[in-house]
Amino acid sequence: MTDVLERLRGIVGAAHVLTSTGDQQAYVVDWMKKYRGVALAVVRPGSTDEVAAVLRCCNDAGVTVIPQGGNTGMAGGATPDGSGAQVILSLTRMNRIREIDPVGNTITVDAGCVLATIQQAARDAGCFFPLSLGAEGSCTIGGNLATNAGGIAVLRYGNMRELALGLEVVLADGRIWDGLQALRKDNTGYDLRDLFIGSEGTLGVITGAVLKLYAAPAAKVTAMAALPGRAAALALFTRLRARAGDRLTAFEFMTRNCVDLVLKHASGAVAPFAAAPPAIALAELSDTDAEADLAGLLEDLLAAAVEAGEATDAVIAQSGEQAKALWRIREGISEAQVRAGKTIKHDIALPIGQLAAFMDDCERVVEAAYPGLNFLVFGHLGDGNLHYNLQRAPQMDDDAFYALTGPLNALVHDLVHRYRGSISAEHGVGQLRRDELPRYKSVVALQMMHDLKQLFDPACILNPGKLLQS
Ligand code: FAD
Ligand code: 2HG
Ligand code: ZN
Repeated sequence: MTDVLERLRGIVGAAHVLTSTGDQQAYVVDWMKKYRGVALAVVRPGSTDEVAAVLRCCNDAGVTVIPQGGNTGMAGGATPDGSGAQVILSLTRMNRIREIDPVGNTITVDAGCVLATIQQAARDAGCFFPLSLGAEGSCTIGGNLATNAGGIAVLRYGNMRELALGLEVVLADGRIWDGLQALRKDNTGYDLRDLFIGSEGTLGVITGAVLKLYAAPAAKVTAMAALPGRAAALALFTRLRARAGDRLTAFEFMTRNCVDLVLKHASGAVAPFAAAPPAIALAELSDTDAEADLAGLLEDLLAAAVEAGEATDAVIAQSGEQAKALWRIREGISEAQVRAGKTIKHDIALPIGQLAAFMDDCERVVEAAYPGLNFLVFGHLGDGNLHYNLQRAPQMDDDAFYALTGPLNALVHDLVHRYRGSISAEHGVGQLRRDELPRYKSVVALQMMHDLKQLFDPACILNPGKLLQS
């Protein structure tokens, strides 16, 4: 191992091979503090060629490599195991905006660019990069691509896969695939780009990407609606989408427990309604036409919704600050969960029209089996994506609650499967869902995935034990 470390130092420079416990601290624990590992070293390459040399070295030596971006992932995909024999390959030094093409409407970036940096670079060029999520100040585009991230603008612009045109990838043996095309059309065979997107660092290391840009929204309006129940959320969503069409850029949902938790634990959050409703929807309309009367449209729609019993009250933000305050409630939920204690998370996708029925069914099943749990149900309702999170009942201790993880996952996910949904909508599989995948993926699908892994990474050095059982 000393020999490998020496070779790695020779490739990236001694200052970028971190071996001390103190230096590694931020890299070996995940954001939720759920997973903790030990690394042989954290290696921080500064170029695609250095990534290639590192992988060649590790592949030759049989050392396994965990690609890591901002380390904000929610499936434990970027955390090493406890062996102390794995290398964390951190891409964060590779943070250059390579090129912006305002005619082609594209931006070419290093994989270690922080998402917010890309959004800002697009804005500076008079354009817009729409991927947006709570961790945007620290997650990287490489991590976004590797997990096929979603977030709050999928409804209008699609998830990460739909925002990428080309990729540069280093394969396990150190070969570089230059797939940095900026083409809207390319039918020359298998879609290699889409294979790497969502592969969670198991097939190759993404080092660069060409991303789509859009016209910048010039008008925006945000509103929160108090809902009498879950079915009302779907009715309101359908009403807004029917009139606003593509101008409906976000439609988020959260239950009262989530709002209560945020008000208790997240800094700077203010109650949106005097009387707490059972659920809340957060909607955003935007338009590239600065003159568009979005506030008028939203006001009409919300008034009609109240009239129809789909909402009991609504507030439309009158300023950017007020809009931020409304978003603060939604975006504070993850942070509040961490502060409140242990959470068993489910990141599920369902056919949109069946979300309310699913929530009714699931609550009934879980409550019958384990009474008293705290349900934290929220998410990107417009995409059919719920974060169906559970916290311990008041009388339970943390260990007793965590011991329920397996049976609770099976209860929730079996029901998701019955509804023809997915057990990972946007966070990926990582190590969190790895052992559940065989229960819900078909034998044929799983075999194809294993075959691809064998083809791209025969020595299994890339993120072993994540996504697929080794
Ligand atoms: P990491 O956590 O570092 O890695 C994630 C996975 O990608 C790992 O498997 C890792 O091995 C792999 N990987 C990282 N970089 C590369 C690379 N260059 N090449 C190959 N593999 C790589 N996610 C959503 O989808 N929607 C949300 O709304 C959302 N909100 C969030 C809010 C908060 C507060 C937090 C903390 C997280 C949220 N997430 C959300 C989860 C997370 O931010 C995303 O999964 C993000 O895409 C991860 O990016 P990262 O750079 O932090 O990746
Ligand atoms: C969100 O939508 C994220 O806020 C995080 O995907 C969800 O904390 C979670 O479970
Ligand atoms: Zn989410």
